[in-house]
Amino acid sequence: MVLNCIGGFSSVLLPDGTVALARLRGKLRRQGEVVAGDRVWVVPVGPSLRPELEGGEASQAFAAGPATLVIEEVLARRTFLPRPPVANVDQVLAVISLADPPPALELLDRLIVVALREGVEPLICFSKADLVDASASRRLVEGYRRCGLRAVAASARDGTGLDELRSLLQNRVSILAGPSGAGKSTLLNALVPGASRPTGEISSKTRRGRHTTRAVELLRLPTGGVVADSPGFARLDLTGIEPRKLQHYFPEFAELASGCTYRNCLHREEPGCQVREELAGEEGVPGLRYRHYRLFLDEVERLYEDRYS
Ligand SMILES: Nc1nc2c(ncn2[C@@H]2O[C@H](COP(=O)(O)OP(=O)(O)OP(=O)(O)O)[C@@H](O)[C@H]2O)c(=O)[nH]1
Ligand SMILES: [Mg+2]
Ligand SMILES: [Zn+2]
Repeated sequence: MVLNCIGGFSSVLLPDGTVALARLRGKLRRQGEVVAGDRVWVVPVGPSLRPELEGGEASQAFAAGPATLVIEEVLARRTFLPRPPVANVDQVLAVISLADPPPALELLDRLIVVALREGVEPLICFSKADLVDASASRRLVEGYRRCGLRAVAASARDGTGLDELRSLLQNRVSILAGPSGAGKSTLLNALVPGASRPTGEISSKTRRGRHTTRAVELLRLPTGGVVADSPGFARLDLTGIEPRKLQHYFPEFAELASGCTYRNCLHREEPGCQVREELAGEEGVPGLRYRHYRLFLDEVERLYEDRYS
């Protein structure tokens, strides 16, 4: 598996658990042909030139000497997330702070839609649990769980939830995502021994320290599996989603929808819509998500109508 890819070279995690530096075949040099997470065919450059690199971080592999392998071919990608580009991700760990900045729940619901659409499982981490009452984090965690989603509350500062996160990341390919300042890099540093992702203050006047995170680099977890940090974002549009399909990315609608009068119900103002009747007035997370659904539905319809213009 490719851990990272920069300028014609890649760090590749081999089946025996070692990391080696690989050169890309000419035809694979174009931007985007090989990305982190790709499964690849490699051949040795020459047996005498193949000292296996042990236990190093991917970035250390770059400093460790000449390439010992050549990447010949990229295997078909099971999933692909474009921004930042990463292949074969099992799950997106959506990191949303409980405070400082306050929970970005609309952005979270967008992220969940985008992940499910790409066939990647969402996993929610409500971060900075040390800054709020336990009851406030419980309300969100349990609310999202009621919607059929996995959620945990965590704090890199006091260690809350880190063991639970470790077991959820074990043996899987995960990427952290979420708004800038949510604590993604801090969390990664807490989960991966030896990781030193730059972290930043969110409200610096120069805005430096924001978006401190750039290229994708999958890091190995001590329990097996790999995880990557990613740069924070403030907006996420829902381009390319078919309006009729949007409801499938709200798992909590499925059972209610079977009670709607119309089979092709969009859960808007249709008469006899069970989804609306149950959720529109609900005051917790399911109600909020229903209102986000309505907002997203208008948005994807607009984008869908304009798709060829
Ligand atoms: N109180 C508290 N603060 C935290 C916690 N985790 C991170 N922070 C602080 O939140 C700020 C932002 O943390 P980062 O880890 O840089 O956030 P990020 O999500 O990586 O931000 P970008 O890289 O810009 O996307 C830093 O000042 C951290 O010290 C936490 O668990 N508790
Ligand atoms: Mg960061
Ligand atoms: Zn309906």
